[in-house]
Amino acid sequence: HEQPRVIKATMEGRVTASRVLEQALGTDAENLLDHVRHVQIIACGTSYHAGLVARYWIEEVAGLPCSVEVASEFRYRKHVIQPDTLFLCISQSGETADTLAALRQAKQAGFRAALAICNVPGSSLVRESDLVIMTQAGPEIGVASTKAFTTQLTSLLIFTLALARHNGLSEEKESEIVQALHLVPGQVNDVLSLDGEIEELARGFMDKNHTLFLGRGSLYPVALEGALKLKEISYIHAEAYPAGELKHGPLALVDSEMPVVTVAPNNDLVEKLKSNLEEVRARGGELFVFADREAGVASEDSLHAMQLPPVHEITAPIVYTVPLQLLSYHVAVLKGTDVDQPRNLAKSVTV
Ligand code: F1P
Repeated sequence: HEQPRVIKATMEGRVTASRVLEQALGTDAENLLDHVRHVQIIACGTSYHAGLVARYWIEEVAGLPCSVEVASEFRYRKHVIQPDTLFLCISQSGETADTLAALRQAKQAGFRAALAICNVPGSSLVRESDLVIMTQAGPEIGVASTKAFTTQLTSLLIFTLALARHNGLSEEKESEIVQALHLVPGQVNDVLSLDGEIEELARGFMDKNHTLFLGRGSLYPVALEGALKLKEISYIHAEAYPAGELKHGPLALVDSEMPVVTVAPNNDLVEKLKSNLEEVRARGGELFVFADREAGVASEDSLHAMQLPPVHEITAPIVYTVPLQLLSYHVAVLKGTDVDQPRNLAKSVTV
């Protein structure tokens, strides 16, 4: 519920009415960003999902290639890192052992510069990076990241716009995306006001042991994050798939015992997504869809549609994360699990 405020705080001093202030990344940013030809993102857990969203933005808005990998795998592979690579680490705590190890290892392989997106000033990650964007999420009490994720996304979009300007993004396009970003806190507020309705939906998960999350494009990582939240705090087994992969395997799992959750902003992938939803319905699966109210997805038997405000395609991953967080929260509360301190998990994995 703090997200509208902390997203705004993360933008403050970095975003004017129409432009991103790239000095917000550090004094050397202007010079460095001119030379970046590739972005390598590494992170763990929820922060990794933020990186997967950023890959869509960096490719789409900045037109640069971007690779994303979990730090716990990256650190155990042999790397050929191009010297013009920007190495971008995302971490709420700045102390995650795998992320720090990957950064240190990559330093030896050589790259242009390291950028940290982090929530804790003075953390190891911040100290060891050349450029830093601090998220303004404030301390997270719960183990499962929520406001850390949406402020990471906000920071990553600010970074993308700064990078894109060095790669030919027009002032007009930048201004359009910045205006969309300014609308996000209000849109998140609108989603939060659906809390009671989402709590009702959560009842449908009480007797379920598995859930499938589907997403397309930049909303696929949001589906991954929704599934992770449900696993972490309600202990329901959940998997996320790109919606187009449904027929390559997971469709075999769909029956009335397998709820399917998806997010459907009104973009050019929505028609394809609707046909994926039909594939699920035809097999008796119950659908929970968080859809743009202009996308034409209406509730009917076995399809529960929540109508969300229209959102710009670029900022949709930030806004559409919140209903999935609320859904997991309510399922967990109804099941009586400890939402703030899930079993077996630590806030920061430092070993
Ligand atoms: C990464 C992370 C969190 C998760 C949990 C364990 O931490 O996987 O996303 O919620 O707390 O660690 P960080 O590098 O973002 O601090």
